[in-house]
Amino acid sequence: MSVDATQPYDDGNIFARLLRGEIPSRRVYEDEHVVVFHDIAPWAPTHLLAVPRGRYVSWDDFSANASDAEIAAFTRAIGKVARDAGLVETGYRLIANAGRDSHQEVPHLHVHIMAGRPLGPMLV
Ligand code: DGP
Repeated sequence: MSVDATQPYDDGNIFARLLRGEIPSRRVYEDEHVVVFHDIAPWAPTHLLAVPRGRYVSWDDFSANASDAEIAAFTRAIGKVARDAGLVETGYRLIANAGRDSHQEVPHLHVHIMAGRPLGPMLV
């Protein structure tokens, strides 16, 4: 079920718990502001999720309320992970679902990083 991204942040959401270390994750990168880990149900040979450590529901929430340092760290971390994983040569796709019509399931901002096969056109 898609989240209602207009609701306040829920500290019990699965990525909040993952960030607190209450549930395991396969992390490939972390710093003061950002964690990047493998998606539990990958759609592509490489399917990572980048999340800010801060309590942001969606891209619009993050872009309006995060500090410049958080926004810079998040943007740079995604680029670094793509470079370090060798995705620049093959190409990769970034997706951030936000709210009801996007089918966002987890109400903590996350950017999907997908690669490893030809992904085809964006259909839906
Ligand atoms: P979205 O539909 O954009 O909200 O994508 C949520 C993604 O989160 C989905 O691809 C599956 C992934 N996911 C859900 N629960 C977990 C979890 O507990 N661990 C990890 N690593 N990924 C999860």
